[in-house]
Amino acid sequence: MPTQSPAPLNPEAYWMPFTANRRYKRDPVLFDSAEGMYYQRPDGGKVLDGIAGLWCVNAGHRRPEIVQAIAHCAHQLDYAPSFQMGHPLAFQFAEALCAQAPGDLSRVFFSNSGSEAVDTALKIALGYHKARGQGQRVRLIGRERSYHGVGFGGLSVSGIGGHRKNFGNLLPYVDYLPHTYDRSQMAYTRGQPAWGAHLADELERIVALHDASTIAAVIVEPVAGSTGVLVPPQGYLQRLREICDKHGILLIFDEVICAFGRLGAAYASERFGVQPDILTCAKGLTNGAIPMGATLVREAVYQAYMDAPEGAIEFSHGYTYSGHPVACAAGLATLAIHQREGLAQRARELEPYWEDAAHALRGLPGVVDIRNIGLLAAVELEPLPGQAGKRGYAVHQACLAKGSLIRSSGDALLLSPPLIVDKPQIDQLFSTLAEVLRGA
Ligand code: PXG
Ligand code: PLP
Repeated sequence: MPTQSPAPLNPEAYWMPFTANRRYKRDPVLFDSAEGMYYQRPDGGKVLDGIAGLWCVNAGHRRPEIVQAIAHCAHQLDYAPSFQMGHPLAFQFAEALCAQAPGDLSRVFFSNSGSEAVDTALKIALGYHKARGQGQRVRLIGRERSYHGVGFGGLSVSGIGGHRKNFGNLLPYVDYLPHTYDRSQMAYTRGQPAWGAHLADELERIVALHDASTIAAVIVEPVAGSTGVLVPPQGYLQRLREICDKHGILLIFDEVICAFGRLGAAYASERFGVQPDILTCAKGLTNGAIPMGATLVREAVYQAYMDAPEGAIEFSHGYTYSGHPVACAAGLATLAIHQREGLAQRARELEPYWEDAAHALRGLPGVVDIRNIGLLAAVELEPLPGQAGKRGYAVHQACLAKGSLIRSSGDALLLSPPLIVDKPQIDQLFSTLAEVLRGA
């Protein structure tokens, strides 16, 4: 029988997320398989993955243990309800996850994405104060330039104006810390800037304005990822922790990007030595293979809910797919890989090499700053006059044409490879970027 070539792909019906749909659909870029550090395009071209998918494939693509765990679970238990019911994998995964979480983050609520993990965290914080007789604590404090997903809760505390502006008033009673980036003070810093801890004192200003008795929680990304890898100044997170403690405010770390080895430690909390009350994660939780989010809380936060009358639902919240068995199976397999291969440690060991490779781009045309920590880096370009973002996108496209996937956020180029990356691959990512910047 003659082989039939597949029908040409019609890109129209799919309304793509965070995408310039019309531009993309004129010239679609597709990946149709992946392995280890590489994607493959339908024409067979290989692309080195410099961003771990979308910051999520920390253990590298198509790990057989994860694929098998997913397949095995789907064969045995496709779905089980999690409201007033259970299945073993959810309990096993929760126990394993909490066992290796920082400090006494001993309880976990499952969802299906970072956005849901954040909305869950914000609701837990509000309900916590209510349960303790402080229901007037309804105010949430976010930070400029932060990304906390796209749910109405997370968006309300997010600090990226372009994401918010078309969607009405969002949640009331929100205020914002200033972001921590000042190029004049910190350009080309390796790791954490020495300047800027005092920016945490802005929380005292916000407390003075609204009164601590109205504030439920502060939420920050320990390293702001999506906006362009903003590394916290030395002492900044410690200061936030102290101010929150002083005023009875919960501190939420949104570690959707930072967790699972990205910063050379299992969690940002560990890397920076600061314990949050609530920690959100997703992405690397299942190595990106199945959607899942998780909200971990300290024992005292969970216990505050447990004074509800016997038989009452303590926290009126949950998703149809909370603790989905296939996601839990993927998560357990992912955790096992991290533990067996010491991926966080590997990232920490590679960090000096990564840092040198990134900072070697200093002085190339258009480069105005380079930032790094763990296996994260940003190369910031001067925007083209009146055309913010255009240069960054063009560099991203040119790198892709040369076989390296690097993300652009405005005019910053962002790199966040799978933690299995090796030194020649690090060289390839940065030398491709350098070639493009030189116009070669
Ligand atoms: N919090 C943080 C800190 C994130 O980085 C979310 C919440 C939301 O997670 P979900 O799973 O709902 O997307 C994120 C997600 C990018 C980019 O390249 C960043 C994210 C997602 C997609 C693209 O800027 N971050
Ligand atoms: N909308 C309707 C009509 C529903 O019945 C449900 C869940 O039962 C949802 C939304 C929420 O869906 P999920 O639990 O997957 O977040």
